[in-house]
Amino acid sequence: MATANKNLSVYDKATVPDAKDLRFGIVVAEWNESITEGLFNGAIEALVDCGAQSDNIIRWNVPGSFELTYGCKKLITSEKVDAVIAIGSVIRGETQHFDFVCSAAAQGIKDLNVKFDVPVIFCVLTDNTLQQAQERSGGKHGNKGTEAAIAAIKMAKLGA
Ligand code: DLZ
Repeated sequence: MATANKNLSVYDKATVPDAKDLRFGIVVAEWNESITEGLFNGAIEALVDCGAQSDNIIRWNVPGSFELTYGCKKLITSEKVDAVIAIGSVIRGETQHFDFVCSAAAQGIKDLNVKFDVPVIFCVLTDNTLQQAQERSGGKHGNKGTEAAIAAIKMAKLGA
């Protein structure tokens, strides 16, 4: 049956494996904190709804999305986890910073997926405006944190 959580994202629980025995890492960027907290809440709700135990979810903060790659790498190499979710929000400003931060985060997280045998899920919003980010972190377009959590569970169980 389709489940709608408070963050308005919908998933079909029948198609999601049980997360009861899985351990997750969540690395959260502090830039645009109101957005990344919304994404984090969406992710936690979905993980727990799918059977994950709170004790098996480790949260680390990093300053910005640029630091997500190192934060995820450090978490993978120091904790035993089955999947990691990298949460960030980059909002376009007047300089080219947006492009550099977005591409560094995307490339860095891709590289981690190639290097380590732990899936790292890309939950970084890249929006032109704060409103667009709000709409995707628990607003009218749902919550990408919820989607990332479902992806993390499926990837953790891939091939099992
Ligand atoms: C510097 C910066 C800027 C301008 N914008 C964002 C943003 O929208 N989202 C984000 O997550 N981080 C931003 N940062 C910070 C960088 O990610 C990084 O923390 C700093 O450049 C220090 O390495």
